[in-house]
Amino acid sequence: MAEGENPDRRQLEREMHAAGRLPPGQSLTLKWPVLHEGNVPAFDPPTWDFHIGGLVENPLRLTWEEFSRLPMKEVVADMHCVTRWSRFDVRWEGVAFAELARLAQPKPEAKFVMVLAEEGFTSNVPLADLLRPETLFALRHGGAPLPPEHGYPARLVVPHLYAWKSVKWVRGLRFMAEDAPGFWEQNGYHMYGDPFREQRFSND
Ligand SMILES: Nc1nc2c(c(=O)[nH]1)N[C@H]1C(S)=C(S)[C@@H](COP(=O)(O)O)O[C@H]1N2
Ligand SMILES: [Mo]
Repeated sequence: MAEGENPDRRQLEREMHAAGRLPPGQSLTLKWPVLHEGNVPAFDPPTWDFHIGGLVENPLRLTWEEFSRLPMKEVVADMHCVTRWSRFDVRWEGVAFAELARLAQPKPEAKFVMVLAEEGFTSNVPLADLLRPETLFALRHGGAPLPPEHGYPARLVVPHLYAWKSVKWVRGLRFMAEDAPGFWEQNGYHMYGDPFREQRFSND
């Protein structure tokens, strides 16, 4: 049976709509679609590292050993892809963005962050949005390590923006004074990407 004809899905979609959790132009999926450019990168724990640079007092490089030992928290959040699917109540465990900001100490003039991933994928997010308590680097999902295709070993999760900002296979951060477009933003997508304001493309 096609997902669109599933009565449970339709019912849940009505509930999420009534609760104000289904953004305009989105429909609910019960599956977990896999969406990205390029290949699923291989993970090599001894050589993996995480770089924080740009406008910070304390530029740093963390090994996998160091990164994976940072304090973790759990976040349950919704996920909205610009290709019009939304997934609800996703359970993530990982390192709060605020924890890394505390280590790196952004300079007062830092207002935006370029999030850097494997294979040159990037996305830009305002620092204030990353500092929200529900923004984290997820290492685990549903009580198990992230599946490779969903970003293992670590992915950013920024639940209140379209999911292209939730960068999989993340490797670093560059703090910036001015906004600059990342990968999808250079290809016509919105610089901010609020799903509730339908900020899909640069002219929305
Ligand atoms: N590194 C990387 N992260 C990425 C992408 C990508 O192409 N490369 N695609 C984004 C998009 S458009 C979406 S919708 C989500 C999808 O996450 P999922 O595959 O875990 O559902 O990942 C985001 N993170
Ligand atoms: Mo997406």
